Amino acid sequence: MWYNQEAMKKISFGNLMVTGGAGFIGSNFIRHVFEKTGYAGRIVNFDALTYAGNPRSLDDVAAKFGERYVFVRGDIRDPEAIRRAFDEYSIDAVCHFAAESHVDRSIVSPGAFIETNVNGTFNLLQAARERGDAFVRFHHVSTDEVFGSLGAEGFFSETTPYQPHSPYSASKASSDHIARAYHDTYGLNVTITNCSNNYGPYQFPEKLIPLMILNAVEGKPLPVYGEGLNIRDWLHVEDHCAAIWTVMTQAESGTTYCVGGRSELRNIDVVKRICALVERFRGPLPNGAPRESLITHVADRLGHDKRYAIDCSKIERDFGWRQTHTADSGFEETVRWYLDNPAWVESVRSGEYLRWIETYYAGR
Ligand code: NAD
Ligand code: TDX
Repeated sequence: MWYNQEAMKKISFGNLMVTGGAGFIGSNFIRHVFEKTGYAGRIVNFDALTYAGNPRSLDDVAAKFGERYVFVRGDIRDPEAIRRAFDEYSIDAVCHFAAESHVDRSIVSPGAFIETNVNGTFNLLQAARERGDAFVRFHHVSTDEVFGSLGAEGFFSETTPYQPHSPYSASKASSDHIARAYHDTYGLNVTITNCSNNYGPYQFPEKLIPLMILNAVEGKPLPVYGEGLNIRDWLHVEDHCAAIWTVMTQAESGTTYCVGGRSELRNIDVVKRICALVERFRGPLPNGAPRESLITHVADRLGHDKRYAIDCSKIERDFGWRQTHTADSGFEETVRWYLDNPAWVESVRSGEYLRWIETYYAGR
């Protein structure tokens, strides 16, 4: 890892709260911080365990890091629960991941997105502000979806105006503005990252890549929205975690950084690559047909953003951050991970998720 240990001492804290640490990126981040950064303090994982939160994703961390890792089941919609955890663990920094994160769910049921992503973020910022000088950093994890949708040309950057379209992206845009307001108004030490689509281990199989891997393995239809021509910029979760830690520990208060994969692909090409990888490891379908034959074009997502792509030259220039994965290496590693971890897959698929997804696809 290319971390600069001296530069990381710029912002120093020892009682870090990670919200949403039982989710996909949060669990990878906690493991990354303990294993890769030299951080010597404690991490308090504050997570409500919604359908997307799976504490089993951190079984290894809990066993290895003992008292330095604390799990608190708590809801960011509850200001008192946040304050209790802040006081009990003398929280001096927050890395805020907790959110309702799935665009399709936000189209069906937007209310939870406003409550958690907007009000929940406000509750956390307020609790951080109340700690006064004892609080040194609030890092807010956000998305490129706040910028809206691109045409065939151009990139999102830190200066792109906000133009969110889905209830999910509007709720994230709102939380970004509130976080910035707490810096500008109260001087709270805030940083923000806006990143592109993540993939990698421990991602809940409602998102494109893990859903397609598992369906391709099991011979189920691969539901591609519309023609599959929408474009996303794919970022390996490990590269995202390194970017967040870099910004959290080195960036000036009040700054924003865009983080991307420099890896734009059309959805249909992502799905075809996954089919090819599953076929390489597991062979064709039992009837001899290629896995690609499972691709099924279904009704398009409402308000489906056409293209996301990030210009991440600011974080590269300021800190020397770079992606360490390509789509080729990262997709292969990710398909292998899902094939090698059936117990984790079963643990998430036995829950509420399955009932929701069945209802959702029934009408398409
Ligand atoms: P996820 O859905 O996998 O995990 C979300 C976690 O938050 C879960 O553990 C869940 O239990 C927890 N949570 C939800 N509501 C909560 C509440 N009210 N109180 C406490 N905990 C709650 O999400 P993810 O993909 O890991 O995304 C993490 C963050 O990164 C989100 O803020 C998301 O907007 C942002 N982000 C994600 C991506 C991506 O590609 N996944 C890209 C850009 C930004
Ligand atoms: O079954 C599917 N078929 C399909 O064609 C699913 C689940 C998705 N898609 C398409 C929709 C998108 O164009 O694939 C693309 C990726 O979809 P998602 O995995 O749902 O991601 P997206 O909507 O792009 O949002 C993700 O990236 C930005 C995360 O879910 C957000 O939390 C993040 O902010």
